[in-house]
Amino acid sequence: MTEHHSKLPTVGGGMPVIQYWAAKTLSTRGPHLWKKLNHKSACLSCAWGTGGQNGGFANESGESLQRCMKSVEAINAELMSAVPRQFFERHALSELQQLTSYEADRLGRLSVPLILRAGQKYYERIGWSELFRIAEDAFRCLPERAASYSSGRSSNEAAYLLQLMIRALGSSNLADCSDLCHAPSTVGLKQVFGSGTSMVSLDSLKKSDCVVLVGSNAPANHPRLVNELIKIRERNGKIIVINPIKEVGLVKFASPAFPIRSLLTGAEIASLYLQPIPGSDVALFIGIQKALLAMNLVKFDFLRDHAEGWEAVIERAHATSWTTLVETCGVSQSDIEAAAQIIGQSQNVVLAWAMGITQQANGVDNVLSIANTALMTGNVGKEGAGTMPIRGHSNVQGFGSMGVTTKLKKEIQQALETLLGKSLSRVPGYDARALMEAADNHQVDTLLCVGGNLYAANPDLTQAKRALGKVKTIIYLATKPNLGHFHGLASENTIIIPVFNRFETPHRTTTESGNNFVRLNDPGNTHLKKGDLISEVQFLTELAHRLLGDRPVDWRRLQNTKYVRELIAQTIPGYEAIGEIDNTEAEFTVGGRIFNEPKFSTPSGKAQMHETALPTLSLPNAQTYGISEQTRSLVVALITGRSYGQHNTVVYQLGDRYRAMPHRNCILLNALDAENIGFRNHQRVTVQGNAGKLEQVEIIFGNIRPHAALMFYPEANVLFKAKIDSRCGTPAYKRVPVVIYPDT
Ligand SMILES: Nc1nc2c(c(=O)[nH]1)N[C@H]1C(S)=C(S)[C@@H](COP(=O)(O)OP(=O)(O)OC[C@H]3O[C@@H](n4cnc5c(=O)[nH]c(N)nc54)[C@H](O)[C@@H]3O)O[C@H]1N2
Ligand SMILES: Nc1nc2c(c(=O)[nH]1)N[C@H]1C(S)=C(S)[C@@H](COP(=O)(O)OP(=O)(O)OC[C@H]3O[C@@H](n4cnc5c(=O)[nH]c(N)nc54)[C@H](O)[C@@H]3O)O[C@H]1N2
Ligand code: SF4
Ligand SMILES: [Mo]
Repeated sequence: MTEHHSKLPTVGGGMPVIQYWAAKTLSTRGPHLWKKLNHKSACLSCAWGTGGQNGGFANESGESLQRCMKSVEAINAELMSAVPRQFFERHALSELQQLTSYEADRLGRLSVPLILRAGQKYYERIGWSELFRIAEDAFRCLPERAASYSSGRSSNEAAYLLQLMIRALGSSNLADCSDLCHAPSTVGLKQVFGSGTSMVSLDSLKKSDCVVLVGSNAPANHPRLVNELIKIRERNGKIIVINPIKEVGLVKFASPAFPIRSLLTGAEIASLYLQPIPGSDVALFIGIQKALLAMNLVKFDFLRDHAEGWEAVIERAHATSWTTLVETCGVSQSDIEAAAQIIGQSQNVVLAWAMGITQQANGVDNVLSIANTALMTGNVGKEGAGTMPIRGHSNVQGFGSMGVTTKLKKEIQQALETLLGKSLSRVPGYDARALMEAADNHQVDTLLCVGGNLYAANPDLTQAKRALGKVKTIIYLATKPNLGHFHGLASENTIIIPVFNRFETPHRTTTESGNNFVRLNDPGNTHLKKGDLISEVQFLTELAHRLLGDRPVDWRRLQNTKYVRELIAQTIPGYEAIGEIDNTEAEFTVGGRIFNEPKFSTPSGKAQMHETALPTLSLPNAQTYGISEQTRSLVVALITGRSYGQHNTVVYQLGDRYRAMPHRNCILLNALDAENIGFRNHQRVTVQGNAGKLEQVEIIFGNIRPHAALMFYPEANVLFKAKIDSRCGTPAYKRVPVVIYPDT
């Protein structure tokens, strides 16, 4: 470690986590927090799936003490008091628009319905009858001009009702945060295995002796996954990390779940750490395949018996030269061979990935190249092995399962047509990016946002604001205020409806984890006793009833979520067991997802392998951005992602101590890269992309590969119009060309 990194901690997790727990649970909100931590419902934060009927602390294998600090952070944010009554009367929009994400969230919980009317400067309170009248009128537009966006914190029941209502109205514009997230995994894995989710259960992961962790910062975003990695190392298994940034918690992690085992020193995570060029993972995986071939570690019998299309994949690995591969990914041949050797010689390998893989212009190819590598080594269709997209929001996968998607499975489409007694719209519908483009082209009149922050989650915030400004009515269902409520404003009416969160809803709900496990969430109550909140299910059923009456389904009866679960059981393959869950309380694994035998959900039962093209990854020169040759400048591939202290667009803590980035307006740079051009550590610079710039950005030297950099979203979303992988609509948030130059 050089002096540039001297401020960096050398271990992820550890004492700061314990201190945070202590501070929060001993605070005045502490007793409340403990109650909610023990509530029988799935954790709000990530999709690892802690919580549920075994108690708030248990994971899917029933092991206790699995709640992490992120869970505490998420609950704590929900336990804030209501935004003060007169707040919105006293603060004009122009003031609200000055707030940062952190400040917006700190305002407190939303507790009364609000409206911003055309031409007005203040949000004002609105009664339910007028609110429903406006909502009803808005949805009486042409079906193709109505749309929804959703974020994966709401329940399966809300998700199912949302898509049923939108489809019953004749629209299929069901944009979802997964379009910006794991859509490439769904598209890629479906092509190969006929199923778009992880094929590995938590129990199966526990039988693995090697995990390849690609493009994931799990210590921050899926902390309890790291416990499994620690246990694999303890069993003498291997962890290969592939990430352009050396994330400290992936080098060493001190887990509070193992207090006796060296909380201060931490356990080693990575056995081998490869730092490729951002966006180059296909080249790295073809390199691994090439090395496996050379070492005679490819399982040809397995390919012949269980896969189709493998010949072309093998041929591609043969034919691509080492020079090309090494130049494209920036990792040496010997390091690639070392990775191949570990993978080829392990018994059971799980290949797991997150946003470093999916948020790329070739996200689907990235996923295909990982799946190819798994197949070539026989690491699919058996216990302890397989492909594992690490899902984001706690119920984002459930939203997809419930049919909130623009790529509806045939079986679900047919079942819904039988249920609704009419054919569904055959127009594919807008995904999140298409929705923004359509809105910008005046093609959307009404938009219902079930959670999330569509504005700040998108690239090019200038366009996002302009596009949303062309929608006539936007209805936000939300628990907390966020930037979208102050910048994503409709031309006529913007409505914010305060909703109960998962541990407050007065009825039972369910959620699905990234490991395909369905959790049953007990009813709860809210601390916002004086508020006027509504459950998402109640809002959706009431609106649907007003628009569609009692036919073909009795929408008001669906306020009883047991009835929603009956419909889910009837129409969603793999979810049959949900029809009985009210009687049995038995949480279950969705059928047809976990492959412990090499028989897949493709027509032939064999995996369908696909060749992947090498990405071309040049960076433009500074002059493209109008920077003169005389100005000292550096063009880099910017990774935009999460700090340690945020949940997506919501900022909880300003700094990121694990990367020694003290505030939000920092850029993590390679020291040699910066010094070559004469930039110093902590110097303030301008960072400019193809859509905007940020000034006064502080340079922080870190362990990141040359010509790459890291900044935090949502702030960084002002900088760029993203490239999109057209097969899935996902923006390339992880490879944004930007130029850096001294502030003028
Ligand atoms: N606490 C917390 N938990 C969360 C979230 C949160 O914001 N906060 N968000 C949730 C959601 S919705 C999601 S999607 C997940 C996100 O979880 P992650 O995917 O872990 O989050 P990111 O910050 O986007 O980081 C991705 C990682 O990919 C690496 N990377 C970037 N480019 C490349 C590349 O080209 N190749 C490779 N191999 N790696 C690359 C980055 O350096 C970074 O370490 O977390 C979920 N859980
Ligand atoms: N540059 C860049 N941009 C990105 C990413 C990136 O890595 N880089 N990541 C992308 C990814 S992976 C994702 S998933 C998206 C995230 O995009 P979104 O899911 O749209 O955004 P969030 O910030 O998670 O949404 C937070 C809001 O959800 C609301 N909320 C919380 N709980 C509930 C609930 O129970 N019900 C309801 N109705 N509302 C609730 C709160 O009001 C809160 O303010 O961002 C994407 N954008
Ligand atoms: S790992 Fe994820 S699901 Fe488990 S407690 Fe932490 S944030 Fe919640
Ligand atoms: Mo995500």
